[in-house]
Amino acid sequence: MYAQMVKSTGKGVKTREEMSEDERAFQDKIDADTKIEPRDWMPEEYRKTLVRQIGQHAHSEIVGQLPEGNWITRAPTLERKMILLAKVQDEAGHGLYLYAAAETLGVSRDEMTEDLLSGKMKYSSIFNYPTLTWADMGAVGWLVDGAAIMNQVPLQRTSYGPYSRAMIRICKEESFHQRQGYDIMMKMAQGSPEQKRMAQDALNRFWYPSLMMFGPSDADSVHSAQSMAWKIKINTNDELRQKFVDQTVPQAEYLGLSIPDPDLKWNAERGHYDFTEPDWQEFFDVIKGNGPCNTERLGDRTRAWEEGRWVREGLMAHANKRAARIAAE
Ligand code: BYC
Repeated sequence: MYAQMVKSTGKGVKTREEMSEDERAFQDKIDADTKIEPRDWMPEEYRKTLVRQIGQHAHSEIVGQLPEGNWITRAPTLERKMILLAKVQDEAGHGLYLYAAAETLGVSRDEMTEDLLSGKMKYSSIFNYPTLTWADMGAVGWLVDGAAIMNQVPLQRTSYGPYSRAMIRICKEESFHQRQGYDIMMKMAQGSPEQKRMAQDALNRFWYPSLMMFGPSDADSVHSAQSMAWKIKINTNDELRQKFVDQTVPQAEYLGLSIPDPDLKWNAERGHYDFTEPDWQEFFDVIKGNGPCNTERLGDRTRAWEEGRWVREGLMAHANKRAARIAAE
């Protein structure tokens, strides 16, 4: 089964014979589903891959607050405003759990933030698309959080203990996020013709960017084979994308909206929907920094980092004074 997975996702994974003794013992622990904890020995590449993936995930939660934060002051009712505010606050919390998990691997949150702002680290491609109407809040919750959950539920079983535990907490809140999005879509889809048109337009614009969240096709995924061998990732990008399509199409039908893919159809033989792949050129352009909102998003994060410097410095000065006082007692 494992050998088959690796074959289907690419090469580059060491055979047992090529591994050192430490690496073999480490792989045995992974194969036995024993969680790896911060003080355990781990290959340097395992550590680096985790810092990259967890850090990217943490940045996504924080940058992901921006497109929704854009609508908090314009939510149509007090109730919608409170719900959206709570969701955006949850995302700040998710970012913090994840930064804390990454810090157990010997990298500080400040370093990760500097790497984000310099363009060395990434965040999810999805947050480089604009949120133009209130219906986009529905589409983000339904599709973007829906795709995030599809990816994150298996990550609860990821091999690195602190990451796995952070994902368990995060997944509990994500399902509320998706339901609030679907609830907005229901209201819009059952509303006036103009509201239904807005809901369809939001689906049209967010469908393919949501499919891109799962990463490039397996043939182009650089990290999948090794990440799956180490059980950092549990499924391939294409497996999760297919599951997402299969789950989402009936939800769109229930809303009375159409998925913007004329070639989408049920394939009884495969037991899955056939669908048109996203435009991968667009995906690679967006992750290189050339999406519609990359400059705006990084600009906002840079400004927040700069303007918050005095707060961080003040808090550190206070913490150092307290520590010195306690040490002197
Ligand atoms: N966006 O070898 P691959 C959320 C990069 S948001 C940008 O397949 P991997 C939420 C990839 O980094 C969801 N870049 O990579 C928050 C690599 O480049 P580098 C956040 C992407 O890591 C607020 C290259 O493409 N969730 O929850 O094996 C509101 C080749 O890819 C993307 C996570 O981050 C992308 N979409 O697989 C609402 C989940 N895809 O680094 C919702 C954790 C790929 O070599 N992450 N790249 O320069 C993962 O599961 C994996 O990292 C991915 C990619 C499946 C995303």
